[in-house]
Amino acid sequence: MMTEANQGIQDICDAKIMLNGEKKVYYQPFYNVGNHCIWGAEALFRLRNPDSSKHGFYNMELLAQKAEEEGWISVIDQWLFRQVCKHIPTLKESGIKRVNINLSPAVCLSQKLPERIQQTMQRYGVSKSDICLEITEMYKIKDESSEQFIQLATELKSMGIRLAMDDFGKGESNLLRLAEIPFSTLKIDKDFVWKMESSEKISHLLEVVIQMSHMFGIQVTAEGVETETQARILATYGCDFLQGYYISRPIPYEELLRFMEKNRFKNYLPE
Ligand code: G
Ligand code: MN
Repeated sequence: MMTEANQGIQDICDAKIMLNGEKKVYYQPFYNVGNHCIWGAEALFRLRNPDSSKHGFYNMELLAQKAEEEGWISVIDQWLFRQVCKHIPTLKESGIKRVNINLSPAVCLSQKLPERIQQTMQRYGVSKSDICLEITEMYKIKDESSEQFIQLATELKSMGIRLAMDDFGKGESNLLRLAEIPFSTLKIDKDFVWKMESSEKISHLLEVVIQMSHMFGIQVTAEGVETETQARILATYGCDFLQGYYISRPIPYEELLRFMEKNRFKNYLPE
């Protein structure tokens, strides 16, 4: 459905227009179930729609799709990575221990990625443990390039950089990737979480996925957690991190700092 926010997406025809637009980083915090505190935040790219400035941003899914098709998604990824690295020192002071940054499959396949990441991190004084790279839509990495990707992921891992498999349970998630790629976190897609309460089978599947991940030494984040009930069920299953509107919507940088002041040690799973 076409909403006000994504009207005009067809008009973005190249990276130049994007670069001139108003870009923002939004952050969605996530909660550590074991430690009962806000642990980190996922950085999300936002581009303001100039035709409907009152109504907000372009639909990111459509924008990313277009950028990928036209080959300028790396412009977004690099801008986001730099911006987040600039924010990290202050975010750490606020109590944020980790910032997750999304990388598109196209960017993940660039051989220059580890070097570029290292340079940017050095420039802004960011350490490896401050970030986690989220890789989504693994199925877009075709079999013929999967060897190349496994090599890159292994290189990043050996540099000490955490990797997360994003949107697990959506599309064509490939279980094999879990064994082949050294992920430290698995992020369960929100659709999967939302179906949990209406289906005993899905609920059970979720519990098994969490157990299985732990067997591989992989931590689990549930996305799209909207209610206390969902949070409680997931905590019972041993889910390590919770992300979703129950904790917070994605918010701008300045708002995240205020959010941390207020909610850093809030218990989202009261007795
Ligand atoms: O699948 P992906 O991680 O790309 O989704 C991120 C988007 O999902 C964000 O733009 C965010 O607004 C939205 N989102 C995050 N948490 C929730 C939630 O709890 N409920 C709903 N409806 N949307 C969410
Ligand atoms: Mn993500």
